[in-house]
Amino acid sequence: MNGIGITKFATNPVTDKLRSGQPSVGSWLSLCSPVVAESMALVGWDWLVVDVEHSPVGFDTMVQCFRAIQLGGAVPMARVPWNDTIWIQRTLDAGALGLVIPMINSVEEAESAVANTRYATHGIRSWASSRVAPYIDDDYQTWTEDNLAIMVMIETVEAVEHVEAILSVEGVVGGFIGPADLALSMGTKDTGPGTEHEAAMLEVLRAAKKVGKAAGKYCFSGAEVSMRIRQGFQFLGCASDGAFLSAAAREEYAAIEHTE
Ligand code: 3PY
Ligand code: MG
Repeated sequence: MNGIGITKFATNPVTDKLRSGQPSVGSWLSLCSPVVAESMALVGWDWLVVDVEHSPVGFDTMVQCFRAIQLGGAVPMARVPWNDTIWIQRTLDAGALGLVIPMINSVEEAESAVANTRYATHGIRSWASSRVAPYIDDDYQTWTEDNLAIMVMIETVEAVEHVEAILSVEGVVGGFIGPADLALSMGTKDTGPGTEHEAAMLEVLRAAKKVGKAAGKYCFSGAEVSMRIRQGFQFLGCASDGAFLSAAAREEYAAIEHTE
């Protein structure tokens, strides 16, 4: 056969970078479109997260997005709606190579999140192959033990209080700050340099460094990504397909000399 061939991977480039202390930058997909996912992947992001928590994406479309992300050369990830055994199992079976898991507030919740991603005897995930198993240059079951990029979301006051212990849980690759939910949980709209909200995020960074895990954050611009990398954050989400589309459309719309 003279096909164009498939790329197999021995490790996960996202976990590789994070464990070696490097930054890994990606973006969020909320437009529920495999064509947009492919176009975004071709930009050069390390990873793309299909947002299953806060977008109306359906399960079948999520799978097509994973395929398109892989085709465009990025690592397919998803933010599951919750730390839920069934959601996590189905999303990994569908081809996610990493997960962002919302609202992890305690060691017990972090341990259960990791157990949801692992096969027995280390976890409770059930086995019936996975869509991506043929792309892995190893036995998929063994591969998942070390290579899934498992990011737990630190986005409440309670999570920040327990952050060092949460991030210490074996199998957690890093903590990902949700700045909006964190602000809600703190009962504040006051964010930015010098605020308690910023101090809480820097506490997550401090704890991550102490226990040798990656700290990450949802960022609103490329400039913020650069600033957070300088601070020591590693797993940076740079806005979303929807935000980019809307910003570019507004800019061009504003540039038109409207006559009315
Ligand atoms: C938040 O800001 O709460 C998020 O979950 C960002 O993705
Ligand atoms: Mg959130």
